[in-house]
Amino acid sequence: MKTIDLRSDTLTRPSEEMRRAMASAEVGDDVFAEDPTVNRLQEQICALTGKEAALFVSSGTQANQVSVNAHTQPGDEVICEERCHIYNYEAGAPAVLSAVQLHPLPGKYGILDAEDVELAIRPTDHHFAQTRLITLENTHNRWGGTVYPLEEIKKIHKLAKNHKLKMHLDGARLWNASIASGISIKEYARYFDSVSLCFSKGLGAPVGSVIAGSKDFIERAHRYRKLYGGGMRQAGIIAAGAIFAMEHNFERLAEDHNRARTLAEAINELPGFVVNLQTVQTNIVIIDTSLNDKGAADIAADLAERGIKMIAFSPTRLRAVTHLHITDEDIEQTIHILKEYAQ
Ligand code: TLP
Repeated sequence: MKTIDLRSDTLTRPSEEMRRAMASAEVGDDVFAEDPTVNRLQEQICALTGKEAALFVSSGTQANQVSVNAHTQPGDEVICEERCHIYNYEAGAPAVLSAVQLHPLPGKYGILDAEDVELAIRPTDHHFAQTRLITLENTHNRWGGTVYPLEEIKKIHKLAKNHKLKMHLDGARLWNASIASGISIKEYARYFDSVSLCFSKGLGAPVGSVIAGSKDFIERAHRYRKLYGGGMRQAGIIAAGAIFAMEHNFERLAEDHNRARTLAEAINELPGFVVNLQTVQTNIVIIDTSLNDKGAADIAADLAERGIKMIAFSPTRLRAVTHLHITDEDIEQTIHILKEYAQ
Protein backbone atom coordinates (compact mmCIF):
# COMPACT_ATOMS: atom_id res chain seq x y z
CA MET A 1 0.00 0.00 0.00
CA LYS A 2 1.40 3.40 -1.00
CA THR A 3 1.47 5.92 1.81
CA ILE A 4 0.28 9.39 0.89
CA ASP A 5 2.13 11.67 3.25
CA LEU A 6 0.38 14.99 3.73
CA ARG A 7 1.94 15.82 7.09
CA SER A 8 4.15 18.64 5.78
CA ASP A 9 5.83 20.08 2.71
CA THR A 10 9.08 19.66 4.65
CA LEU A 11 8.96 15.93 3.82
CA THR A 12 10.05 16.30 0.21
CA ARG A 13 13.23 14.51 -0.82
CA PRO A 14 15.67 15.89 -3.39
CA SER A 15 15.18 14.66 -6.95
CA GLU A 16 17.99 13.00 -8.96
CA GLU A 17 18.62 16.27 -10.86
CA MET A 18 18.75 18.27 -7.63
CA ARG A 19 21.19 15.74 -6.17
CA ARG A 20 23.36 16.04 -9.29
CA ALA A 21 23.40 19.84 -8.96
CA MET A 22 24.39 19.45 -5.32
CA ALA A 23 27.08 16.85 -6.04
CA SER A 24 28.75 19.03 -8.65
CA ALA A 25 28.53 22.32 -6.70
CA GLU A 26 31.66 24.43 -6.49
CA VAL A 27 32.47 24.88 -2.81
CA GLY A 28 34.74 26.82 -0.43
CA ASP A 29 34.74 27.73 3.24
CA ASP A 30 31.65 29.81 3.88
CA VAL A 31 32.85 31.00 7.29
CA PHE A 32 35.56 32.77 5.27
CA ALA A 33 32.74 33.88 2.87
CA GLU A 34 34.59 31.87 0.21
CA ASP A 35 31.94 29.43 -0.92
CA PRO A 36 31.07 30.50 -4.48
CA THR A 37 27.75 28.66 -4.51
CA VAL A 38 26.59 30.16 -1.21
CA ASN A 39 27.70 33.58 -2.45
CA ARG A 40 25.76 33.07 -5.69
CA LEU A 41 22.66 32.04 -3.77
CA GLN A 42 22.91 35.10 -1.51
CA GLU A 43 23.29 37.38 -4.55
CA GLN A 44 20.23 35.78 -6.15
CA ILE A 45 18.27 36.40 -2.95
CA CYS A 46 19.32 40.07 -2.91
CA ALA A 47 17.97 40.40 -6.46
CA LEU A 48 14.79 38.51 -5.60
CA THR A 49 14.02 40.50 -2.43
CA GLY A 50 15.51 43.88 -3.41
CA LYS A 51 17.56 43.86 -0.21
CA GLU A 52 21.23 44.89 0.13
CA ALA A 53 22.49 41.69 1.70
CA ALA A 54 21.51 38.10 2.45
CA LEU A 55 22.71 35.29 4.69
CA PHE A 56 22.29 31.55 4.14
CA VAL A 57 21.28 29.77 7.36
CA SER A 58 20.49 26.21 8.33
CA SER A 59 16.75 26.40 9.04
CA GLY A 60 13.67 28.57 9.20
CA THR A 61 13.90 28.64 12.97
CA GLN A 62 17.50 29.82 12.82
CA ALA A 63 16.53 32.49 10.25
CA ASN A 64 13.78 33.84 12.51
CA GLN A 65 15.78 33.69 15.73
CA VAL A 66 18.92 35.26 14.28
CA SER A 67 16.67 38.04 12.97
CA VAL A 68 14.89 38.57 16.30
CA ASN A 69 18.26 38.80 18.04
CA ALA A 70 19.76 41.15 15.47
CA HIS A 71 16.81 43.55 15.80
CA THR A 72 16.44 43.65 19.60
CA GLN A 73 18.11 44.20 22.97
CA PRO A 74 17.43 42.02 26.05
CA GLY A 75 14.21 43.15 27.73
CA ASP A 76 12.60 44.38 24.51
CA GLU A 77 9.16 43.29 23.39
CA VAL A 78 8.19 41.76 20.06
CA ILE A 79 4.63 42.02 18.74
CA CYS A 80 3.45 38.92 16.88
CA GLU A 81 0.27 37.02 16.01
CA GLU A 82 -0.80 34.44 18.61
CA ARG A 83 -0.65 31.39 16.33
CA CYS A 84 2.59 32.29 14.61
CA HIS A 85 5.53 29.92 14.27
CA ILE A 86 7.99 32.13 16.18
CA TYR A 87 5.71 32.03 19.24
CA ASN A 88 4.42 28.45 19.03
CA TYR A 89 7.03 26.24 17.42
CA GLU A 90 10.50 27.60 18.09
CA ALA A 91 11.04 26.08 21.53
CA GLY A 92 10.74 29.39 23.37
CA ALA A 93 13.84 30.65 21.56
CA PRO A 94 13.08 34.40 21.77
CA ALA A 95 13.20 34.18 25.60
CA VAL A 96 16.25 31.93 25.68
CA LEU A 97 18.40 33.37 22.89
CA SER A 98 17.40 37.03 22.70
CA ALA A 99 16.01 37.56 26.23
CA VAL A 100 12.97 39.32 24.77
CA GLN A 101 9.31 38.84 25.56
CA LEU A 102 6.66 38.25 22.94
CA HIS A 103 3.39 40.14 22.85
CA PRO A 104 1.04 37.86 20.92
CA LEU A 105 -2.14 39.40 19.46
CA PRO A 106 -5.20 37.62 18.04
CA GLY A 107 -5.48 37.90 14.29
CA LYS A 108 -8.20 37.09 11.78
CA TYR A 109 -6.94 34.08 9.83
CA GLY A 110 -3.46 35.07 11.03
CA ILE A 111 -3.77 38.64 9.78
CA LEU A 112 -3.23 41.33 12.42
CA ASP A 113 -5.37 44.41 12.53
CA ALA A 114 -3.20 47.54 12.32
CA GLU A 115 -5.27 49.23 15.07
CA ASP A 116 -4.66 46.32 17.45
CA VAL A 117 -0.96 46.51 16.68
CA GLU A 118 -0.88 50.23 17.39
CA LEU A 119 -2.69 49.74 20.71
CA ALA A 120 -0.17 47.06 21.70
CA ILE A 121 2.84 49.35 21.32
CA ARG A 122 4.07 50.24 24.81
CA PRO A 123 4.49 53.86 25.78
CA THR A 124 8.01 54.90 26.74
CA ASP A 125 7.87 54.53 30.50
CA HIS A 126 10.17 52.66 32.88
CA HIS A 127 7.33 50.28 33.85
CA PHE A 128 7.18 48.79 30.40
CA ALA A 129 9.26 46.63 28.14
CA GLN A 130 10.39 48.57 25.08
CA THR A 131 8.42 47.55 21.99
CA ARG A 132 11.04 47.08 19.29
CA LEU A 133 9.90 44.67 16.61
CA ILE A 134 6.77 43.44 14.81
CA THR A 135 6.85 40.02 13.15
CA LEU A 136 4.33 38.82 10.56
CA GLU A 137 4.02 35.37 8.94
CA ASN A 138 3.18 34.98 5.24
CA THR A 139 1.75 32.53 4.40
CA HIS A 140 0.39 31.79 7.84
CA ASN A 141 0.96 28.15 8.71
CA ARG A 142 -1.39 27.45 11.63
CA TRP A 143 -4.19 29.40 10.00
CA GLY A 144 -4.01 27.17 6.96
CA GLY A 145 -1.61 28.86 4.56
CA THR A 146 -3.41 32.20 4.42
CA VAL A 147 -1.88 35.01 2.39
CA TYR A 148 -1.31 38.39 4.07
CA PRO A 149 -3.14 41.11 2.11
CA LEU A 150 -0.58 43.69 0.95
CA GLU A 151 -2.84 46.54 2.10
CA GLU A 152 -2.69 45.26 5.69
CA ILE A 153 1.09 44.92 5.51
CA LYS A 154 1.33 48.51 4.28
CA LYS A 155 -0.79 49.79 7.18
CA ILE A 156 1.33 47.97 9.75
CA HIS A 157 4.51 49.13 8.00
CA LYS A 158 3.33 52.73 8.20
CA LEU A 159 2.66 52.64 11.90
CA ALA A 160 5.91 50.75 12.52
CA LYS A 161 7.74 53.60 10.81
CA ASN A 162 5.87 56.21 12.84
CA HIS A 163 6.82 54.44 16.06
CA LYS A 164 10.39 53.65 14.88
CA LEU A 165 9.79 49.90 15.13
CA LYS A 166 11.45 47.21 13.02
CA MET A 167 9.49 44.70 10.94
CA HIS A 168 10.48 41.05 10.35
CA LEU A 169 8.67 38.72 7.96
CA ASP A 170 8.65 34.97 8.59
CA GLY A 171 8.46 34.13 4.92
CA ALA A 172 9.10 30.40 5.21
CA ARG A 173 6.30 30.04 2.61
CA LEU A 174 6.47 33.50 1.03
CA TRP A 175 7.00 31.61 -2.24
CA ASN A 176 3.46 30.26 -1.94
CA ALA A 177 2.07 33.70 -1.06
CA SER A 178 3.72 35.19 -4.13
CA ILE A 179 2.40 32.52 -6.49
CA ALA A 180 -1.12 32.70 -5.02
CA SER A 181 -1.38 36.49 -5.05
CA GLY A 182 0.75 37.36 -8.09
CA ILE A 183 2.62 39.84 -5.87
CA SER A 184 6.39 39.59 -6.19
CA ILE A 185 8.65 38.59 -3.34
CA LYS A 186 10.36 41.95 -3.80
CA GLU A 187 7.11 43.86 -3.33
CA TYR A 188 6.31 41.95 -0.12
CA ALA A 189 9.88 42.41 1.13
CA ARG A 190 9.79 46.22 0.64
CA TYR A 191 7.77 46.65 3.82
CA PHE A 192 10.10 44.69 6.09
CA ASP A 193 13.54 45.32 7.57
CA SER A 194 14.24 41.61 7.34
CA VAL A 195 12.71 38.67 5.53
CA SER A 196 13.32 34.95 6.01
CA LEU A 197 12.64 32.41 3.26
CA CYS A 198 12.86 28.61 3.43
CA PHE A 199 14.10 26.34 0.65
CA SER A 200 13.15 23.15 2.47
CA LYS A 201 9.34 23.54 2.41
CA GLY A 202 7.37 23.78 -0.83
CA LEU A 203 10.48 24.32 -2.95
CA GLY A 204 11.72 20.84 -2.08
CA ALA A 205 15.38 21.43 -1.15
CA PRO A 206 16.68 19.19 1.64
CA VAL A 207 18.14 21.91 3.89
CA GLY A 208 18.43 25.65 4.20
CA SER A 209 16.84 29.04 4.66
CA VAL A 210 17.98 32.58 4.06
CA ILE A 211 17.60 36.01 5.63
CA ALA A 212 17.68 39.24 3.65
CA GLY A 213 17.97 42.83 4.88
CA SER A 214 20.27 45.85 5.00
CA LYS A 215 24.06 45.40 5.07
CA ASP A 216 24.14 46.49 8.71
CA PHE A 217 21.43 44.05 9.70
CA ILE A 218 23.07 41.13 7.90
CA GLU A 219 26.41 41.96 9.52
CA ARG A 220 24.78 41.64 12.94
CA ALA A 221 22.91 38.52 11.79
CA HIS A 222 26.25 36.98 10.74
CA ARG A 223 27.48 37.26 14.30
CA TYR A 224 24.36 35.58 15.73
CA ARG A 225 24.47 32.82 13.14
CA LYS A 226 27.99 32.03 14.39
CA LEU A 227 26.92 32.33 18.02
CA TYR A 228 24.13 29.78 17.40
CA GLY A 229 26.62 27.35 15.86
CA GLY A 230 25.25 28.00 12.41
CA GLY A 231 28.50 28.92 10.63
CA MET A 232 28.81 26.22 7.99
CA ARG A 233 31.88 25.39 5.93
CA GLN A 234 31.43 23.85 2.42
CA ALA A 235 27.76 24.79 2.52
CA GLY A 236 27.70 25.16 -1.27
CA ILE A 237 26.58 21.54 -1.43
CA ILE A 238 23.27 22.48 0.18
CA ALA A 239 23.09 25.97 -1.33
CA ALA A 240 23.17 24.28 -4.74
CA GLY A 241 20.00 22.39 -3.76
CA ALA A 242 18.41 25.71 -2.80
CA ILE A 243 19.36 27.33 -6.13
CA PHE A 244 18.01 24.34 -8.03
CA ALA A 245 14.80 24.48 -5.98
CA MET A 246 14.23 28.18 -6.73
CA GLU A 247 14.88 27.70 -10.43
CA HIS A 248 12.73 24.59 -10.90
CA ASN A 249 10.12 24.40 -8.16
CA PHE A 250 8.87 27.95 -7.58
CA GLU A 251 6.37 28.42 -10.41
CA ARG A 252 4.98 24.91 -9.98
CA LEU A 253 3.63 25.74 -6.49
CA ALA A 254 0.38 26.67 -8.25
CA GLU A 255 -0.15 22.93 -8.79
CA ASP A 256 0.09 22.29 -5.04
CA HIS A 257 -2.41 25.09 -4.43
CA ASN A 258 -4.91 23.62 -6.92
CA ARG A 259 -4.58 20.18 -5.33
CA ALA A 260 -5.10 21.60 -1.84
CA ARG A 261 -8.25 23.33 -3.08
CA THR A 262 -9.62 20.12 -4.64
CA LEU A 263 -8.90 18.20 -1.45
CA ALA A 264 -10.42 20.90 0.79
CA GLU A 265 -13.65 21.13 -1.22
CA ALA A 266 -14.12 17.36 -1.22
CA ILE A 267 -13.40 17.00 2.51
CA ASN A 268 -15.80 19.81 3.33
CA GLU A 269 -18.61 17.73 1.74
CA LEU A 270 -17.98 14.78 4.06
CA PRO A 271 -20.04 14.23 7.21
CA GLY A 272 -18.12 15.16 10.36
CA PHE A 273 -15.36 17.12 8.62
CA VAL A 274 -15.39 20.86 8.10
CA VAL A 275 -12.90 22.96 6.18
CA ASN A 276 -13.15 26.74 6.21
CA LEU A 277 -12.60 27.17 2.48
CA GLN A 278 -11.80 30.86 2.95
CA THR A 279 -8.51 29.90 4.52
CA VAL A 280 -7.50 27.49 1.76
CA GLN A 281 -5.45 29.94 -0.29
CA THR A 282 -2.24 27.98 -0.85
CA ASN A 283 -1.03 24.44 -0.06
CA ILE A 284 -2.40 23.89 3.46
CA VAL A 285 -5.77 22.43 4.45
CA ILE A 286 -6.94 22.63 8.07
CA ILE A 287 -9.72 20.14 8.81
CA ASP A 288 -12.01 20.74 11.78
CA THR A 289 -12.89 17.36 13.30
CA SER A 290 -14.85 18.62 16.30
CA LEU A 291 -18.12 17.06 15.05
CA ASN A 292 -16.53 13.59 15.43
CA ASP A 293 -16.61 11.51 18.59
CA LYS A 294 -12.93 10.79 18.09
CA GLY A 295 -10.23 13.39 18.57
CA ALA A 296 -7.96 14.55 15.76
CA ALA A 297 -5.00 12.45 16.98
CA ASP A 298 -7.10 9.25 16.88
CA ILE A 299 -8.47 10.13 13.44
CA ALA A 300 -4.92 10.76 12.22
CA ALA A 301 -3.90 7.31 13.55
CA ASP A 302 -6.90 5.64 11.82
CA LEU A 303 -6.07 7.38 8.53
CA ALA A 304 -2.39 6.42 8.81
CA GLU A 305 -3.48 2.76 9.00
CA ARG A 306 -5.31 3.35 5.72
CA GLY A 307 -2.22 4.89 4.10
CA ILE A 308 -3.00 8.61 4.56
CA LYS A 309 -0.80 10.64 6.85
CA MET A 310 -1.89 14.01 8.27
CA ILE A 311 -0.86 15.89 11.40
CA ALA A 312 -3.17 16.47 14.37
CA PHE A 313 -2.65 20.22 14.76
CA SER A 314 -4.83 20.44 17.88
CA PRO A 315 -7.28 18.07 19.63
CA THR A 316 -9.89 19.01 17.00
CA ARG A 317 -7.89 19.96 13.91
CA LEU A 318 -5.97 18.01 11.30
CA ARG A 319 -3.52 19.55 8.86
CA ALA A 320 -2.92 18.27 5.33
CA VAL A 321 -0.23 19.87 3.18
CA THR A 322 0.24 19.33 -0.55
CA HIS A 323 3.77 19.31 -1.99
CA LEU A 324 6.14 18.16 -4.70
CA HIS A 325 5.45 14.45 -4.16
CA ILE A 326 1.65 14.66 -4.10
CA THR A 327 -0.02 13.92 -7.44
CA ASP A 328 -3.59 14.31 -8.70
CA GLU A 329 -4.01 10.55 -8.20
CA ASP A 330 -2.89 10.88 -4.59
CA ILE A 331 -5.55 13.52 -4.02
CA GLU A 332 -8.21 11.29 -5.61
CA GLN A 333 -7.08 8.36 -3.47
CA THR A 334 -7.06 10.51 -0.30
CA ILE A 335 -10.61 11.71 -1.02
CA HIS A 336 -11.71 8.13 -1.72
CA ILE A 337 -10.28 6.83 1.58
CA LEU A 338 -11.69 9.74 3.57
CA LYS A 339 -15.14 9.16 2.04
CA GLU A 340 -15.04 5.51 3.12
CA TYR A 341 -13.81 6.52 6.57
CA ALA A 342 -16.41 9.25 7.07
CA GLN A 343 -19.18 6.75 6.38
N1 TLP B 1 7.04 24.58 10.08
C1 TLP B 1 6.91 23.14 10.23
C2 TLP B 1 6.65 22.79 11.70
O1 TLP B 1 7.61 23.38 12.52
C3 TLP B 1 5.30 23.18 12.18
C4 TLP B 1 5.80 22.63 9.34
O2 TLP B 1 5.72 21.41 9.17
O3 TLP B 1 5.04 23.44 8.79
N2 TLP B 1 8.21 29.45 9.87
C5 TLP B 1 7.12 28.79 9.46
C6 TLP B 1 5.92 29.56 9.04
C7 TLP B 1 7.11 27.38 9.41
O4 TLP B 1 6.01 26.77 9.04
C8 TLP B 1 8.27 26.68 9.81
C9 TLP B 1 8.29 25.16 9.82
C10 TLP B 1 9.38 27.41 10.24
C11 TLP B 1 9.31 28.81 10.25
C12 TLP B 1 10.65 26.76 10.73
O5 TLP B 1 11.35 26.11 9.77
P1 TLP B 1 12.42 24.97 10.15
O6 TLP B 1 11.63 23.73 10.40
O7 TLP B 1 13.29 24.91 8.94
O8 TLP B 1 13.16 25.43 11.36
